[in-house]
Amino acid sequence: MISKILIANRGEIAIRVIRACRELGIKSVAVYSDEDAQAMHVRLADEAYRIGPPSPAESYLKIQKIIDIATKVDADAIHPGYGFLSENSDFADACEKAGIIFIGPTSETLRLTGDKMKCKGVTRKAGVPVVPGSDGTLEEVEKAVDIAEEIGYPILLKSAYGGGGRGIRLANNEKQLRQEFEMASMEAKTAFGRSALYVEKFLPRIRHIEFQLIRDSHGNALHLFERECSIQRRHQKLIEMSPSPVVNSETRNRIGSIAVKAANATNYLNAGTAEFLRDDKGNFYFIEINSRLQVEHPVTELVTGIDLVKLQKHIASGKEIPFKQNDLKLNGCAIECRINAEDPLNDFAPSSGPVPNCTIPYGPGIRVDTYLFAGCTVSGYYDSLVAKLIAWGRDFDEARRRVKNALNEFYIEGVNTTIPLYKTIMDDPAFIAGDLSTDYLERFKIFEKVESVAKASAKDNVDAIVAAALLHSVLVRRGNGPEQNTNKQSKWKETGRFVRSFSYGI
Ligand code: MV4
Repeated sequence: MISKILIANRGEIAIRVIRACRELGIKSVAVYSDEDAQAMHVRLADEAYRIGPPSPAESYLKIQKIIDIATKVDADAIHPGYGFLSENSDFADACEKAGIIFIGPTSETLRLTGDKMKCKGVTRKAGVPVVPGSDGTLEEVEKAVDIAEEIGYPILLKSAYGGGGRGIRLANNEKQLRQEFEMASMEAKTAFGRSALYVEKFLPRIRHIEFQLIRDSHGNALHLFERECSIQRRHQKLIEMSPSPVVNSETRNRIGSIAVKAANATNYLNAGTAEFLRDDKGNFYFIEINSRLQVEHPVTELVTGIDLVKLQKHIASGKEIPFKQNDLKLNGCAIECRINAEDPLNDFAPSSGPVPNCTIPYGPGIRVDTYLFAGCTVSGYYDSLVAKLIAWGRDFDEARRRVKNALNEFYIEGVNTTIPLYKTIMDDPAFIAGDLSTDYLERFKIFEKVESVAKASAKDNVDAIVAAALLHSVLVRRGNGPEQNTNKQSKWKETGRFVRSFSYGI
């Protein structure tokens, strides 16, 4: 029986898990660094405990400290969220030793999925299609050259223990391969502690399509359809959606069954994701399993109607998944924009500091998962994700229009965000046509268009909305309704003073 869960995370995902706990009548326990003492997740949880100084290494990554708190407060389980300790097999082991349920896969599975090459070998043997390449560690360059001859150039060198696209190198011929091999193994050694590399055939202009998986401790496994995650920058996803514009129901069933095979082959437990690369001929290749609840899980929740966090708790309690594959139906379309505190006009430079005011959009089909509130602070110590805007529509275009409207209503004062980038994309003909790939942003020169969108929206939309909202509240308090303002042309000019004096409390 799980009646108390400690959430070993912060930000929007901690809040997301706390909300699920509250719905289920489960007590929630937050942990926080000094930087997060005033954060929303701390305020919302039933209990909250300090774990250390701001830096993640001294707080959210402190395994023993977190286990000690969980033991002291008698938590039955720990939800790791994403990032931090979520895929750390030592953490899963430490939970087990302390008699606490780790809401996720076993440490054994985490060790396997954390070793990309080993995981590829295990899944390949189970009949899962993988990218052609080496079938084990490459200690010397000669072996890499042999394999490259066999599969043909161009090839990619990948670090077996790397992740997030780091340590990947392209070689177009033998000479380049010899050069890159040296550098790649040294780099891998420094970055990941182990130099092991493997070789894969390079697939040009790919899409990143992933399948949501769930598997219980009784061996029942199923998939919750795909997410199209091709719009990304430097291996950071920006927009995710379901369904993918290039997946029909035949492909969905076929690749979904393959994803389930991968879950069975790795003895997967709880929620996870099978990541595929799709080439321009429509071939799918499995590349890895992400052994956690992902940032983009709401997309799947909106098209399936399933609450993945509640399902995670159900599975972690040892129960069977309460439905079958055929019970599931993909309903409508969902699109998520990851709103980061970064400046899209300045090479995505992180932006942090106080947020004196903000307006979070809502309306039909709109969900916003965020830790923002008026008066909060965006910390420079952690991930720049401040909000996820997710829209559901009966079809792609309804979802897209809802995202667009909500973006126009979104107002975050004090920090730069990626909102102008998303406004640009929502109106981009290639996006609307579903012409996506991992080089989408460069291919369609999206960045060149962001500046004008940012300028225009700063003037027209956002300011007007905030000004209108604030003018309304100020006038209503004074006893004059907004209907008394008959000057329709220059509302902003007139209300600008109110906005500023209001925000600073003068
Ligand atoms: C590839 C590839 C092309 N061919 N493998 C980058 C991150 C890692 N998870 C896998 N990655 C890639 N592997 C072969 N054989 C292209 C990428 C890739 C990519 C993959 C998914 C999402 C975005 C990407 C952006 C650039 C390259």
